[in-house]
Amino acid sequence: MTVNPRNDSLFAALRAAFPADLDATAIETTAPDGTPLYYTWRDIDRASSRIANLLAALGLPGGSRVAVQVEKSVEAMLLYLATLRAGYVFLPLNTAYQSAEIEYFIGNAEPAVVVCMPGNFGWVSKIAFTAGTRHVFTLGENRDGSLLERAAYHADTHEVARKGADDLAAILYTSGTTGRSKGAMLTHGNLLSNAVMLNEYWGWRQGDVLIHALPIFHVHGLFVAIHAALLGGSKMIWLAKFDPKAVIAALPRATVFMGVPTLYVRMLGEGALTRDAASHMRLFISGSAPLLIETFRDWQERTGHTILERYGMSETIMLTSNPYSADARHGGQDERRGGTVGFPLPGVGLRVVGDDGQALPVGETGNIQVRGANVFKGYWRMPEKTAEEFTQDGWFKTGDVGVVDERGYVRIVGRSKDLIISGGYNVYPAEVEGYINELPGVAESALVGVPHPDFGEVGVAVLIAKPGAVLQPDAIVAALKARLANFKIPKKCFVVAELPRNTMGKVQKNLLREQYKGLFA
Ligand code: MLC
Ligand code: AMP
Repeated sequence: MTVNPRNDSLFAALRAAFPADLDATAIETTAPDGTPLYYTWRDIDRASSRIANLLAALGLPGGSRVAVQVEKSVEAMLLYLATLRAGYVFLPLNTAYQSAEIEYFIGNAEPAVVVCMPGNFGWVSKIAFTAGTRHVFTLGENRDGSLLERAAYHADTHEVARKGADDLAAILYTSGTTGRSKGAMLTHGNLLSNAVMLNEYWGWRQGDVLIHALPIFHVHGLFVAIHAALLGGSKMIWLAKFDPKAVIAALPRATVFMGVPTLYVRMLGEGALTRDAASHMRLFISGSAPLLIETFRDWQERTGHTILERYGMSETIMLTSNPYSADARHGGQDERRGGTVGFPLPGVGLRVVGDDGQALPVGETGNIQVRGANVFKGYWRMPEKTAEEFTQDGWFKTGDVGVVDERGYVRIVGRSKDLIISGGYNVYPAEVEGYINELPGVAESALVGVPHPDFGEVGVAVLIAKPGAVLQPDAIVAALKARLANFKIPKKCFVVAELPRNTMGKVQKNLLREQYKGLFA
């Protein structure tokens, strides 16, 4: 592939990788009513052109954000591509976010365009218009809504907007351990350089077929999976929602699958997952959360395939990967090792430092810092937060704690950030505790992550009541559900007389984690 990430816009590079036969099938999916649907490469080109022309016709200022909260569909992916194509900045939002969360993102990002689900138009448009957004469109799961209706009036050819490596392509909101969510600004150069490198590192080849079963509002499903398939000119089997049976049924027609550990755990629960069913596959990739060694081994035993685990972040896209084939940089003798996230990827600098910021020797555990063309430009309109997260010599502090062994494999052993990763979604205790503490009768709360067989880790809330107040755990959960995305809701709530504290008065979350660790065992 002849892509120069320094000069090319991301979309121009993706478009250049389309196969010569534009009438070949690019995407195979099913409509919500079960009807099979096929999209050719030409369909992708034309439909993304129409939407790009619609966006261009709105006369938006350069750098305008297009905020999108819609169910997963091929058209939702086309809207992403069209935004890149037209040169604007894509801002995806988890479909689980509730109105208070959406109000914050729209208020903070000030998007020029908001696209929401048809059923949410009433409340989303109210928030958007109040924040100064001029254009609100809808996009449904069934190719319905005003976006496509309006786009249909536009031409199906479009000249790709010229963008350089430093121009913004997307903003991904990631919560913070303190305060509100921060928008990580990713450039065309960040996304393209990472995608091109991964294509090579993971041995992407002609004839590959990717099963796409992840949501498309985070790095994993939106960037890693889609860019890999498009750059490879590879067909995608597109599932609007993860269903273990559907993925297993698709394996004989596919070669690559990407998932968070929960997806692998759920597939292992299906008797239909056999060596035979997986025999056509080339590669299974896992990331976004730690893959338990038992899952790694069970998968090997059941399918004969060794899952390739990799590690990344919204701010950096992909950082490390186990080898696809022997990595010459490491003597060419490498294997995919369970319990590790592999080697720093080509072009990624990774170091482990102590709390004093000094680099630690091989084999010692410390804070992981990274740098490279993949590392984001900073947090949207938060220069102080950006400055805090970088060292003076330009390394990004990941907040992950790890160790590099003598062969160069990186192992993540914990996090310095107070974060729970549940089924691949991040839950920041500080945010959830803030909502709990606002509820009537609550004096204080602590949210801790405990092991869970399906989601890997889930949040458990421990609360103390104000004097005289009586708290009902069920009522707490119900009140939170109205305000927060469903995956952030604690799976259990306990009301206690007091929280364990250290001599400084700080809640000792490690003791709570220990106390509740067997809850879901
Ligand atoms: C759903 N639920 C969850 C949850 N997902 N609870 C905790 N954690 C989760 N992740 C709960 C809902 O609140 C609901 O509860 C019930 O499960 C059913 O909801 P659902 O939407 O029907 O669930 P399901 O479709 O089964 O979703 C599970 C899942 C999904 C694992 C398929 O969570 C998922 O797609 N996860 C992938 C996340 C992802 O792509 N992460 C990448 C981040 S990028 P109730 O009580 O309301 O019924 C990144 C960087 C990198 O981290 O390195 O890749
Ligand atoms: P996000 O903010 O959603 O991009 O989440 C990024 C975080 O997910 C990282 O900082 C890690 O803590 C975690 N993560 C991603 N991949 C892995 C992995 N393979 N193993 C352990 N943690 C991971």
